[in-house]
Amino acid sequence: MKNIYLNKLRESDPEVFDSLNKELNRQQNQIELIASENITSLAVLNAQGSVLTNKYAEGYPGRRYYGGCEFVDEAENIALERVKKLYKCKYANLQPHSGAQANQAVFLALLKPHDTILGMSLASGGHLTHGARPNISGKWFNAIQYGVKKEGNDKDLIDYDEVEKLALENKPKIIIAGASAYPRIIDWKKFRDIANKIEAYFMVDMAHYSGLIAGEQYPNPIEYADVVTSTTHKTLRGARSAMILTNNEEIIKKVNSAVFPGLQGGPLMHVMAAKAVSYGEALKPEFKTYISEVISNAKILAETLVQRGFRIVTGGTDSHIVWLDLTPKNLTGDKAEKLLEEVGIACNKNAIPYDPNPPKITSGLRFGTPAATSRGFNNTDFKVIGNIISDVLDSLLLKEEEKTKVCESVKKKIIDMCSKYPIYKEPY
Ligand code: DSN
Repeated sequence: MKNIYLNKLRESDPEVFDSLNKELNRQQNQIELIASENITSLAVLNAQGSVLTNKYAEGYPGRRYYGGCEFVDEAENIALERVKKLYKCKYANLQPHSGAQANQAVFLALLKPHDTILGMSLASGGHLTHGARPNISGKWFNAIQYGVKKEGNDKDLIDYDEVEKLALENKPKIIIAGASAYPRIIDWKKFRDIANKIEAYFMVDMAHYSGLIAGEQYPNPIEYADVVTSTTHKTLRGARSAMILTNNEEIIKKVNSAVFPGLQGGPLMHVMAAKAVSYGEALKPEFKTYISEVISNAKILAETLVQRGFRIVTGGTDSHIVWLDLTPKNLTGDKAEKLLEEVGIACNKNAIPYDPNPPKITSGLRFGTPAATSRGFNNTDFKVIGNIISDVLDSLLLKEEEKTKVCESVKKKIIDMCSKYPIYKEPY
């Protein structure tokens, strides 16, 4: 990248500038297929790198513990109004710093230590904070985990019968839906019906799907869930942060106290302003077009990989995620991720359901289309990307010399493709 970026930083701290500049170049020259990443607008970067970083604002708009909060109040109120419009909800708390902290705030608001919770297992594509053993959610609560079907017509799909059975047997206080690798539409109503049978709270963590929901191409959980959490930087393409939404007045009161003063002190008001900007962007009609492209690019990628002899977990995708099973090719996720990174494709190894390999190796990869779609990659490009991925992965089975030849030619192709789509066209 030319040195038109980060000018002040370059002058005053060349060492840190160097790291940031190298990262800018990496983002420009690699095809980013990590499903949870995206490329924000320059307006979001402006807001996040603004004077609001100088301000303390513990409390909520109009009820702060510091003076001089009138303008950060404005920014938080704009964000609140926009997010409520976007997700058609009555209440929101936009102060959690991350998705994990948003989930912790809901637990602090609604649970006591050792209460029973029911969430999707990591091994089935769920999230760490939904009751996985190494996480606080698995240590401080009696975490029961549901998964996906092992075989049959519903192979790899959420096992709603198991969810119901586990709910009736264990009477969790909260049932959590939402996932990190699951590429299909989740039936929020089925979860609501199960929660009603045992009078449990129903929480949805829509982190991966929040942009698709904002773009009206994935069902909105707000009408079924008691409380919804999300990060704001994945498909939603906003600042790196999180949010909690609800239609229930009692729950928002508890959530507000749990976020502050329960878990956090001062909110990050520069991030709040950046979130306000991204909600504004997501309310525009262009965002719907973007989300349609994200999904159609994922479908093309999945189809291309199937044509090249791979298996897609769940057989396809309804979202931005393509979950690849490498077992038909006798490959592992760790080696596949490493080689793809060497040629210029960033993705992550991911366990597949009932994976025989441990989490550091895995038998799968997770791809996502949000970031590459943001910079302009289209259906034709994603067909090419699918074939490139297949060529590179198939080369792992070739002799070293032939593998090197394939990878060298792919590296050139990727640099060419990336140069067609600059991630930022103007200085910032
Ligand atoms: N780490 C995120 C992801 O990659 O899906 C979830 O928190």
